[in-house]
Amino acid sequence: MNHTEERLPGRKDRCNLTDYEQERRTFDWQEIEKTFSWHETGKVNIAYESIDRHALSDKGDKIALRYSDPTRQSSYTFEEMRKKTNQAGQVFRKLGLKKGDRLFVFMPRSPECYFALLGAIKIGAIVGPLFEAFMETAVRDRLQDSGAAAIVTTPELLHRVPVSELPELKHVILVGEDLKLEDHQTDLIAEMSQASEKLEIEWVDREDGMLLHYTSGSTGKPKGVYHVHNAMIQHYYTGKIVLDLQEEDVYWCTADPGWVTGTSYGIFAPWLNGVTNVVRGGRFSPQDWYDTLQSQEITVWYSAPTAFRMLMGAGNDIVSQYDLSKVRHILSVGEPLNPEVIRWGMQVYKQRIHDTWWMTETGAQLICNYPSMDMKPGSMGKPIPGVEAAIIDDQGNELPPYRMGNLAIRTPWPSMMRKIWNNPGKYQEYFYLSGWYISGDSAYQDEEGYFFFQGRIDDVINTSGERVGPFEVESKLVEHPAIAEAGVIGKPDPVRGEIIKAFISLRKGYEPSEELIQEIRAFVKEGLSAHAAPREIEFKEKLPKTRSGKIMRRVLKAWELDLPTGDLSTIED
Ligand code: 6R9
Repeated sequence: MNHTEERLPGRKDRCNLTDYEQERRTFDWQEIEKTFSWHETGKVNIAYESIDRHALSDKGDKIALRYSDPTRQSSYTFEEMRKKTNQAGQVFRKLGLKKGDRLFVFMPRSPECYFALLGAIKIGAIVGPLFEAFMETAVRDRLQDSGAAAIVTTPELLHRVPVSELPELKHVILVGEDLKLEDHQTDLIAEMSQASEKLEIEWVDREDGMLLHYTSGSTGKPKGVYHVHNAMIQHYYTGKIVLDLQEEDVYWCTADPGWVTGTSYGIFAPWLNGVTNVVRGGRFSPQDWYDTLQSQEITVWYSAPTAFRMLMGAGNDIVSQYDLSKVRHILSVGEPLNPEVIRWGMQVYKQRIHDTWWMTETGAQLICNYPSMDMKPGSMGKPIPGVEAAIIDDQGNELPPYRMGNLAIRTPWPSMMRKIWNNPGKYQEYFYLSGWYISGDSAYQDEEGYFFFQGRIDDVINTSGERVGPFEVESKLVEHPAIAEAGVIGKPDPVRGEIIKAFISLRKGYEPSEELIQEIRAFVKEGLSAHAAPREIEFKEKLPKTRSGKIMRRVLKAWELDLPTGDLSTIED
């Protein structure tokens, strides 16, 4: 086990959560609920709480959304957002869409994408956000499974919506210019401009649905993870104590709404907290991202390890060309955050990158590093107040420190998924040990209660009887100057059970060679342990990743073993 005593002290100056242990002792979710007007009125709608509550207070003129891409820049105040989302809601309602209907949003990021998402939630619809990169099969699977009634998309993406195979799909709502409409098609922008700016919001029950996020398993079709309005309690609270959002912040979450990070933390957490939310469209490039941080004067920045590793790969010189002095808080999610990336962040950003752990199914952050808490690089941190996490064995026994096991969460918590659409059996699988949600991740805890991620349960390698988490090997590998990214799998072996195989993409300026292989192996052996050193190394131009940046180890494994790769709808290219 790769346990270091490296420690980065917590901040002592202003932050929303000053004493983690104290907050845990006294915490009560019911106190958090009092933030919302429905606590008194009984009228629940997460879109109302995100936008209208601020628009109707003294924050109406505050900028809610600052959108930019290479061709467009626009800003909307909370009051303007209220009107736009009302108009979108009007358009949907006029088409006959209503509470409980599934409406998909399949388009690149743009202000309209956000108007549509929130407008649909305002009329009580359940929104299914899709990555613009999805191909026809991925779109069809999701719309069919959920019996979608409508989709909001663009003329460019329309050919990937197989309308004839979707008998329940009644409306195709298009966002674009100079549209030539066919049957069952609607021009969203034109209709919105005609619609009233007032809308009777559909008040719902806090347990009513608002989002359907499809997520891929290793086998079978993607699962529709169903979230309810009640999740707002946790979106709001984690926005406050984990993102540390404060009144004057300018916040940028780099995730697309097709990924749960792009809804929970790209829409709800910032707006429930009433802060200015920056959305950047277009593709990733280091120049572009640093330019966004500088020109938008971002103060709080939430991104992912894959992006930080790419920025690290782009070098330190480029960072010094930008003024990033406004950035005061940086966070990461989606994959293990390599200690090397944190050390690099300390060097170039002069601050810590805070790891956060959660899943589509959990709806919001659960295990995190807080600004005021000491950080141990390589640790995901500690559970948020109000949540209990543990490492348990397959029988449900809690394991002592340093023992690797199932990362489990005591049920329930406010933002937990409430079902898997059309698939109660799959839903039950997460709860096979009574009282616990079983995440499918393996991890261990140290004696101070910090959690350390090891891998997906099915990714953990058993080599000559030693359990090795792929993450610790990958983290060591990326410390090597030649290595940009690494994906590690267990390859069946008649003698050792499994051997460790590493797929590696090299940084610019390095070439594969037998010598380099030997050098890398020695590097892991000395830096980590002999049994963790990869016996096989294969160089790849690029590693297979999901759209949210996760290295797809199961694809590496399938390649290696000549097996079917399973559902690939979320792969990057
Ligand atoms: C929000 C999100 C969930 C899976 C999760 C785990 C991995 C997420 C992580 C992390 C290590 C972290 N994961 N955060 N692994 N450290 N901080 O990512 O949701 O796309 O559903 O993925 O991602 O394996 O189980 P989702």
